[in-house]
Amino acid sequence: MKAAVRPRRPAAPALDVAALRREFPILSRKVHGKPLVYLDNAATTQKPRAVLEAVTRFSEEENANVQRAVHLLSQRATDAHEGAREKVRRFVNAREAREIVFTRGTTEAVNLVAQAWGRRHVGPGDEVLITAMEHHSNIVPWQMLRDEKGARLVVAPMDDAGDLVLPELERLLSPRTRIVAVAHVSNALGTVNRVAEIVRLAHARGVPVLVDGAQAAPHLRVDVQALDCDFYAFSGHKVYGPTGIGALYGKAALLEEMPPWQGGGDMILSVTFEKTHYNEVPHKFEAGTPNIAGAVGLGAALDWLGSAGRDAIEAHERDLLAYATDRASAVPGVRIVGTAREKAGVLSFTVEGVHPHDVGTVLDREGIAVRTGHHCAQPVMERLGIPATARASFAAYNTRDEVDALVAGLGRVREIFRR
Ligand code: C6P
Repeated sequence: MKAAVRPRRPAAPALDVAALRREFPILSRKVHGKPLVYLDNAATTQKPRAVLEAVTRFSEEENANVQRAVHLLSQRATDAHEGAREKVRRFVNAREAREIVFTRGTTEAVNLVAQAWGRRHVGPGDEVLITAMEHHSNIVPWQMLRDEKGARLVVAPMDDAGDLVLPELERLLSPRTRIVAVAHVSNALGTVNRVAEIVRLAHARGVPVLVDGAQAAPHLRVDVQALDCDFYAFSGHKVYGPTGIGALYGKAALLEEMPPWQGGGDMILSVTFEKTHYNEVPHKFEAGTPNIAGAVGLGAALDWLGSAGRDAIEAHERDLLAYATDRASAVPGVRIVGTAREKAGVLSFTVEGVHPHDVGTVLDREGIAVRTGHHCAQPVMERLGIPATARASFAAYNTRDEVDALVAGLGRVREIFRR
């Protein structure tokens, strides 16, 4: 088995967060007259100037449709689009650029696999194994497939801390399991799942694995070859890129044998009324004019992440999460939800006697943006017996001062609701 974790690297150089913040124009704005403290990065990250400018530059200087014309701009646009694909390949360490399919984001990537792969491989009585901590985007597409095919959705449990119970997951891998779909990092709890181990267990039974990397890609180094996963999905807007663009990695052999899932321009080689010959991968899965400017922006975001230093960002975010966990736990009445052995990016919590929406509203008045609710992971809330949480989620540009502002805001919440 290949190691999923790369050998220990020398300590990452410290991140110059003050300089990095200046690259994000939105971070200097005020909200309700207070400096913005943006802690809703798991929902979407802000964009550095490099990304904003790359999209504008493309639109001003190179905009044309891709793969369609011989004129210069079309060639430039095609080069930019394919250049972005290569950047995504490098980002997830795929073997080949054709293993990268552009999608609108993680949700569309999971739907693509559920439809194109699932319809061919999942039949009546077959099982799709997911986990108790999946985002709705990694539940509903499988339910749709289940209902169409008369299949079963099987759910591997998690414990009270928010760790998956791996022996149970292993036990639930049955001769009818056709695919395992699992989050790399939980958006509601921050749990980092042992994906390489899950892949090993599934592969031992010949079962492929899809990894929902929406919350991992912004925080951890992703290496699809080391993980040996079969599919990996992530969203551009959570890695400092634009909305409406994301990617699906799929092993070439799997993508090759999958039928297309949407029909139209660019996914064909030739069309007659009798028969259509499909294009090669990845174009077979990219029907219609793609989000070209979005792909360019995503490429710029991945470049930006690389130059900011992914190890330095990871170390900085780990420090922030540990600091925030310590400080928030010390606030009377605050309970941290999700205390898994390994976490990334996310601090979910409740405040005793105060509805999370009220927590969010008071914090907003202080200029602090957090998300409140079930975080599109309702089964997680149900499992933990709570209706909702407040969630602070971190990015490279957040600071300990902002964590202090959050803690002061929680003090304000208690003041208001103690009256
Ligand atoms: N979670 C959050 O606030 P899209 O919307 O396709 O870019 O990503 C969907 C998605 C899939 N999986 C996980 C683990 C996710 O966290 C998300 C998006 C956001 O937690 C918005 S609901």
